[in-house]
Amino acid sequence: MATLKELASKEELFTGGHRLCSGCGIPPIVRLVLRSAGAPVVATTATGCLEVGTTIYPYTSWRVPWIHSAFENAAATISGVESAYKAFKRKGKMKGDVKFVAFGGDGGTYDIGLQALSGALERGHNFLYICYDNGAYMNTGIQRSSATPFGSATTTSPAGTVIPGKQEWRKDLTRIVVAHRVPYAAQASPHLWKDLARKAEKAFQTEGPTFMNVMSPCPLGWYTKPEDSIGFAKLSVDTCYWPLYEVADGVLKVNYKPKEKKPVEDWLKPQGRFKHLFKPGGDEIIEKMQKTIDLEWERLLEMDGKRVY
Ligand SMILES: Cc1ncc(C[n+]2csc(CCOP(=O)(O)OP(=O)(O)O)c2C)c(N)n1
Repeated sequence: MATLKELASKEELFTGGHRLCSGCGIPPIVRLVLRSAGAPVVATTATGCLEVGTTIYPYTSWRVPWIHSAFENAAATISGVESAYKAFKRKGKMKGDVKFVAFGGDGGTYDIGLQALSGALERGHNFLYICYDNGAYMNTGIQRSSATPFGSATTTSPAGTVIPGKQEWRKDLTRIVVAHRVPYAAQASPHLWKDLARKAEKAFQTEGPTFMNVMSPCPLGWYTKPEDSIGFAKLSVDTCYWPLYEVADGVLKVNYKPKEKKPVEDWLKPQGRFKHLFKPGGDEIIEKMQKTIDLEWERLLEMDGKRVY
């Protein structure tokens, strides 16, 4: 994999001056992914923070060919572009290697774009799909998504006298993708840049559909300080809420085992979206959350090094 020096000396393909919030987790993810392509790369984005913050006419932050998608069909868009490329190659009209990447938020991936993603994975297009998971539909006003953590307050799962935040557990999208028997899928986090860049590089080098689900802190929707974002990404991994693992050709590998697994409370307490959990009655929800995390982590460790399909 590329060293930090090599990565840093590569051309910047995603410029500064965009309108994403300060402390947003998305820009470091996109920068690292584009730098890891190792070839000319074509990108598309589902509507979401990334798109609205980087493509405000007449400006663009993309120094690569970029194509707009609707909220629901980034994977279908990139499938079409990749198919056109293959046809051009077959006819001898294009030479060289081109990579293809689609980016979507959790709303555009776990929910509304899931059928497009599933179809593209099943058809076997040669592309990488990156989901930046900030845990809600952030750019339209912090509505809950199926990636929103259990117990989190959003504008459509508000904590109050009726419900104490979201009542459903986060959908495990990475496992759903793995069930498509894709050659490579992984979870990553921007605080471990090396792990993220290595995974992106590997995904781009793998023939066929590949997928990465990346934790993306959001100061606006998490009610946190911009300067704490990377620390929150780290805490989500150290509490095992967001385990780092990859599945390559069916074999699962846990990439990071915290020396000291932190209680989920450490991740929840400083975030405004979980504020209500630290009032009377909230401890039951935190306990439930801890139990599920522990069970899921144990299950993952049992699968470490084993074939999962
Ligand atoms: C079919 C459809 N439904 C709703 C919308 C409105 N819409 C655009 S972006 C968005 C939320 C995006 O959420 P997410 O994908 O999580 O990305 P984020 O805003 O968090 O970056 C919504 C509801 C739309 N454009 N198309």
